Amino acid sequence: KHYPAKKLSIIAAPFSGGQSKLGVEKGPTFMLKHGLQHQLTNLGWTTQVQHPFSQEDYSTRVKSDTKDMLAHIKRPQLVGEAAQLVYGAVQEALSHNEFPLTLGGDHSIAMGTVSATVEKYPDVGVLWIDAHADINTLDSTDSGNLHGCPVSFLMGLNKTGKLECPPSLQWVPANLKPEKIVYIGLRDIDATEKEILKEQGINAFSMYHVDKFGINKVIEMALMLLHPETAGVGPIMCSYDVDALDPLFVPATGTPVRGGLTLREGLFLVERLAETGDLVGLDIVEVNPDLAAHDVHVSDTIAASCAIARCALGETLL
Ligand code: 4U7
Ligand code: MN
Ligand code: MN
Ligand code: MN
Repeated sequence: KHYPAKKLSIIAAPFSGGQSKLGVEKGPTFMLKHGLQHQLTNLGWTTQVQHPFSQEDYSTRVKSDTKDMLAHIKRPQLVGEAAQLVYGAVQEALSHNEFPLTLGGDHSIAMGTVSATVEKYPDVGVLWIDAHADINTLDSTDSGNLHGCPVSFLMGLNKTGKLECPPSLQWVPANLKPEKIVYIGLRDIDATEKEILKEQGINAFSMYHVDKFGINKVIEMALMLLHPETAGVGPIMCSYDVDALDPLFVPATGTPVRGGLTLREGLFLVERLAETGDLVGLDIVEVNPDLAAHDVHVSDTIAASCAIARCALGETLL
């Protein structure tokens, strides 16, 4: 295969500014404390951890920085700066032929990870594993939380809206084409997001489709849709929001929605991606240890999140 050998760049992105619940910035530390780096080394990867936010503390700056016109959009300056630092870290990893594994943090950082990956692999297909579509625009978002908007920025949908894109987010190259993203796991989509998905002709597999076809068939169809000319073969990046899994397995996350993927479905998905040999990047986001009701919630959530990374990077059951 034409992709980098077993060199891993673990990018710690302890960022919470894309939403309003503190604690999601603790995700990377908890996963690393669980032994993730060592586990991945055992799978044959050389590993190093990058800390793109070392200059300034991006993790807990919560002060609003919104200008009047965008009053309902939360912390666009902070989100733009943080995602751009993550963008640089992923570019750097890819330039060294390393596999970028980005640990969030909230999902707004995917503005950086996905755009850097599309730059390196122009025909990459993006699998967005999530309960949510994260495609709200500045105009459509009700919550004003930018972790619900990264896909609209990746696709350039805020260049043409009523509200002007804040300068802090204008660096996003908007290089993702609608036919190069497929969703799996959706079950909580805003009405305006549904319209956008239709308008853009974006392919999505909701939990209905997972129930109807089974996860194996869904992933095969997703790969086919992302690389139609080559029968599903070609570079894949996976942006994995842990809330795609049912909250039974991942209770410590900011926007849990019941009726999600089972732990095995969620792991099979990435096991299958590893098997293709075509995976070129992975995000694991929205792990929030502070939202656990008790210790078992923390350990279940962290164990599942680390298992996603290991399975995506080659761990097999047999
Ligand atoms: B996540 C939401 F309104 N759509 O925009 C929004 F339901 O990264 C949720 O997938 C966004 O966790 C969830 O705020 C963002 C809401
Ligand atoms: Mn370097
Ligand atoms: Mn989500
Ligand atoms: Mn998400």
